[in-house]
Amino acid sequence: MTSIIRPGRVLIAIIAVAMTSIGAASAVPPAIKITIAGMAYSSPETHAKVGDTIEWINKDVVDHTSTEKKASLWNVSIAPGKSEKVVMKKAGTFDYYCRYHPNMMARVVVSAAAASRRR
Ligand SMILES: [Cu+2]
Repeated sequence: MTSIIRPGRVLIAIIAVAMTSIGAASAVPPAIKITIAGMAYSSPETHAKVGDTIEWINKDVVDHTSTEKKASLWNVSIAPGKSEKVVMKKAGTFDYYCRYHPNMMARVVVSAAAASRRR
């Protein structure tokens, strides 16, 4: 009776797939969210650690960017209703602005990753 699919086998396969996807999701720490609304970044200064992800969420009806000022460490364009993520790879203080609206400015302060932090 090899042609009959046994329910036990199917259940094990479903659990295996589910566990794989949970494992993949938990490996990535949650992003630090910065909302863009009313032509401004929600936080004038955001603190992060090396390896953290920052996510900019554009709630305006126009395009915005998050553009790092000095060395162009990052430069992402965020369409209305969309979000973009950037991983902070270097420690330091980074000013960023919007290329379309240069009066929009904010800062990210990135500190070195803690030794106890699970990677
Ligand atoms: Cu803008």
